Amino acid sequence: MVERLKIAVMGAPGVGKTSIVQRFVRNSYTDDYSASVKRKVYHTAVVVNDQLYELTILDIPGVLPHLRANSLHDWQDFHDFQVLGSRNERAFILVYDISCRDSFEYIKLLREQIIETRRTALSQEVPVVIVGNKRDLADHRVVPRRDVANLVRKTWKCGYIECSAKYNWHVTFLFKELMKNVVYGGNKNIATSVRLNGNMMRNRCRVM
Ligand SMILES: Nc1nc2c(ncn2[C@@H]2O[C@H](COP(=O)(O)OP(=O)(O)OP(=O)(O)O)[C@@H](O)[C@H]2O)c(=O)[nH]1
Ligand SMILES: [Mg+2]
Repeated sequence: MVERLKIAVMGAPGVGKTSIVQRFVRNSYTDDYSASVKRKVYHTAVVVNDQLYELTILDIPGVLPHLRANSLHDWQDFHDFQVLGSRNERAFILVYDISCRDSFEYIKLLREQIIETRRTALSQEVPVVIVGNKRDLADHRVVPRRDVANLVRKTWKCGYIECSAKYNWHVTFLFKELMKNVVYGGNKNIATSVRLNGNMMRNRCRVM
């Protein structure tokens, strides 16, 4: 049986959400920045331990027209999460730019919103992977990697991956991490084979 999963990719403007998704789905990338104005939907598929998952990936713009970027109050009125799909079919990739402190503050707000929504609307844990993009700009890193990784992994209990959409570094890996979270709740002791569809098939590998 084919499983279906909806994944929302969120984060501040310009952190590289569209770049990550397009790198993953189409293996394409451009240095030109064209801010997304509305959510875009991508489809692809992965095989996790012989189970086929059809992925619907939602690339959600950093700022929706009716929201102020830094207002938790506005986020609490944001019903986007309710329309992402049925309760079992959602996971989140929250992206920040390792060279932009504000973008990390932004995903803190997003995460609080997801937790709040989970309390009120969801019965199950929602897989969330935090992604530090633009790893190629590590010289301009604003928060030490260790501090972020500790906070995210130990306190937030989320996966943490750094990647570079530009250089196609760890983009595939972050989706594998998310799929492990979705399928096994992030239990690292389970050997997980993840095979990807289309362009990315050549990157097939085994995550132990
Ligand atoms: N150096 C570097 N630049 C990147 C990387 N990923 C994306 N960019 C650049 O960052 C800019 C913003 O990328 P987008 O993917 O459009 O960002 P976004 O998060 O979708 O932005 P919004 O649609 O406005 O929410 C573009 O100029 C990209 O080329 C990366 O890994 N390294
Ligand atoms: Mg975009």
